[in-house]
Amino acid sequence: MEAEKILNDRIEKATQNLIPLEKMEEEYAKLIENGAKKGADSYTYRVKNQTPHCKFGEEGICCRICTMGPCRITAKAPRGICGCDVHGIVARNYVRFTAGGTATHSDHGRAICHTLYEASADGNYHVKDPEKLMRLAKEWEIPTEGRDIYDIAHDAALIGLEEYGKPFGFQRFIDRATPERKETWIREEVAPRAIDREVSTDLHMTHMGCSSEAYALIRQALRSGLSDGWGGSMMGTEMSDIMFGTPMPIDCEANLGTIKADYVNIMVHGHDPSVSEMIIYYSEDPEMIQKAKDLGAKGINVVGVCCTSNEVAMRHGISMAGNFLQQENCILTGAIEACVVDVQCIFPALGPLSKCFHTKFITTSEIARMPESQFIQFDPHTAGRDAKKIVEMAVENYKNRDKDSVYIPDMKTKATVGYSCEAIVKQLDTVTNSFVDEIGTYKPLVECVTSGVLRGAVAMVGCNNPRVRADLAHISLMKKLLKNDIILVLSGCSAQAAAKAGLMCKEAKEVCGAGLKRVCELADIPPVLHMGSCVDISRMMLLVNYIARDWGIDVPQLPILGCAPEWMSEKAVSIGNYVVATGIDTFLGIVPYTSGSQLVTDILCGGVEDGVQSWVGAHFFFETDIDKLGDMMIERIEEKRRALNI
Ligand code: MSK
Repeated sequence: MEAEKILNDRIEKATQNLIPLEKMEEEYAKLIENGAKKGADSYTYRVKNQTPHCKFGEEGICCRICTMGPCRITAKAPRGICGCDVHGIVARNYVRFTAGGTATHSDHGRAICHTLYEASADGNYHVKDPEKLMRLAKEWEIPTEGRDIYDIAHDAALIGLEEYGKPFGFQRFIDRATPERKETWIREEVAPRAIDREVSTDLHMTHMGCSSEAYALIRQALRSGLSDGWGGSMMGTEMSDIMFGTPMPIDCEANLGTIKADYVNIMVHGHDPSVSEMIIYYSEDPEMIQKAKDLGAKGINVVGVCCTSNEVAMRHGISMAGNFLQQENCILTGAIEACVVDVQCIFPALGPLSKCFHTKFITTSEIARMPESQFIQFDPHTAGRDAKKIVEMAVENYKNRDKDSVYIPDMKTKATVGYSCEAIVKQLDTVTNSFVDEIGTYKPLVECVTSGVLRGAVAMVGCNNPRVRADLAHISLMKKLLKNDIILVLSGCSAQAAAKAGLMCKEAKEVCGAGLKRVCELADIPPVLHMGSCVDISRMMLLVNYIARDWGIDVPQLPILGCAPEWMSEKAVSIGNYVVATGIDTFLGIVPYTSGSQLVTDILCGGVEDGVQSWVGAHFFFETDIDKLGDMMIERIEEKRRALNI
């Protein structure tokens, strides 16, 4: 009886935290309706105006890389004016898409290296995780004996920056992969060289009159992706941890209900934590809080959107107001005093939308300049002064809020976030008391999988895309996988989808199969582990390689998959390339612009003997029916288990 009561209590708790998608959609519709009265636009209207989409673009068969065209491939015109066939055109477009993603993630990593280079004991930025810095220094053979921590940090930042343009050799981080992976990459000529070189090669190969051979182009797409995942993105993660701290589990709240009616609300959005970290610092400044109180507010509330949200949630427990398709909804509440953005995934719509309310829309990077914004350029030397100015502007703007037009949906869930590799190892260690070396051991996790208590794991990542109901693919897939004892590691907007729906808290074990539920109880973890932002998919790559090392098998043999059910950006294609190249089968719920070429599709999806499967031991799966995608993933995990005789 007692046990039954405990179980019922738990289920009730779990369901209380779970917010059904329909309820969220009802609230969003109300916000859009209210906003429309103030002349506010919304992506939902713009989608209608843009539908139907251009078929040539969608299939990747429009070529615009010279001015003889644009050329479009049809049955009547099977080649472009230069003679390039459909496979060459589709593959070239795919490589260019990848280049956009690689450049973007990696430039984010570069910016973080520059910030670390400027860090100093009395400056705006500091070293918060000296242990991680020392581990990196050892790995990169930077002298440490008797040296100031900031001298070591500068050397690390400089070496990191040199990875972008070094004339010879491969990315240093590939030494962290298993020997088998590294050998495969070198043998298959996809081992990533200097990051900028790979982006240049992408553009050079796809220039008019260069490569038009699909196999060679897709091979370059993998190499370019690897220079992101095992180069630029890993750099971003590593240097961010050194400067802002390596994430450890921390509680936070999620969804629009975290915006507080009686507080000054500052929304931080984008990707680069250098900006948001400083905003948080000044939002906690007693002088600023007093100013807010003097103006009638109870205090200052910072909320995050997109990957900036992941960065600040996992290091400070800052609330996650939402993911990609939630950004407009935040402003539509009418309660945001300042929307402060850095780089990537920011709708240009936010400028005009902010003007319908009192919200100040502040851009901070020369990389993301937008109309109808106030530009305050962030720089490591002036960041403190600029952040203080922005927080002050937000506070003063509180008096301009039209309180009658505020509508904050009453939706809020709790979440536990911040499972870096270091945190996972620590958590496993509490269960087993096993010896932890510098990397630690994942053997307890391996045992759970080999014994069948867990069937496998899925790394679910990526954006929202209005092509599907926002969050639906993420949430329905997650529930299906959890029920089947498949543990999830999440990053990016997928993570916020889980948090908003209530799947990222420990009580969510109630929606899991018996095996996964038991593991969650023993290890005291949620079944959906938050690993961070887009660049933090590099953490997942390390995790998978460490698991393969501890298991003693190759990465492609592991019952571990990648998945991006609602992706939309160039970055996601770059990610897909490096996840597959790392040996992890990757399932996409949105088809890239490749359907115009069966050959390119086959090279990517294992449909030909000579393709990514034979090169790196994994391939893509494209399926827009999400239920079917989930079934395919479960079957693939079981197939891998059978091959391992477990
Ligand atoms: S923020 S790239 S919408 S995950 Fe990294 Fe979200 Fe996708 Fe941007």
